[in-house]
Amino acid sequence: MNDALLGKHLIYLYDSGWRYELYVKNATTIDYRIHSGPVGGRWVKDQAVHTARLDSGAHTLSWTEPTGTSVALVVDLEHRRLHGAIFFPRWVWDDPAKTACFQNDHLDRMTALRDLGPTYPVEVVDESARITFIDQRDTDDETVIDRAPDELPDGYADRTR
Ligand code: FER
Repeated sequence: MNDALLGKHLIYLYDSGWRYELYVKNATTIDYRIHSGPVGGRWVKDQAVHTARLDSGAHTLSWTEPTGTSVALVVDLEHRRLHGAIFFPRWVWDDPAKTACFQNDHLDRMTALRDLGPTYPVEVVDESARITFIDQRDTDDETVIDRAPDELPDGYADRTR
């Protein structure tokens, strides 16, 4: 991975109004929190990801969740833009609240729900976002994403820098 993405802590707002927070913990791992949207309240540590850097300087992050949801992000730090393509299995799209938890405490339930489905038709959500907060952290810092979105101080996710 290009160093520019390593240790980055981002908050971004999709055009749909969904607010997400992402920490690139190391070259193959992210932690994240979802502040609003259909899966608001969901948070995850130690999601394995694939990353690449394009010559333009944009970065890609791609992964599949234990729920079966797949995500492909393009991150343009210079212009504070992000684009996300999220591929929701039918059962997640129909009842997103089932995944709105600290996933690490419920991995067996998530994979059981994934296997139960239905998976199809997959719902593709294709959205742009504005990055409202960028901070550089050390890598492998477990304190960046260490609590649920609703345990954070008021206004936390509205900070901009
Ligand atoms: C994102 C879009 C979707 C993201 C995570 C997801 C951390 C995950 C969604 C899900 O698992 O339901 O930008 O960034």
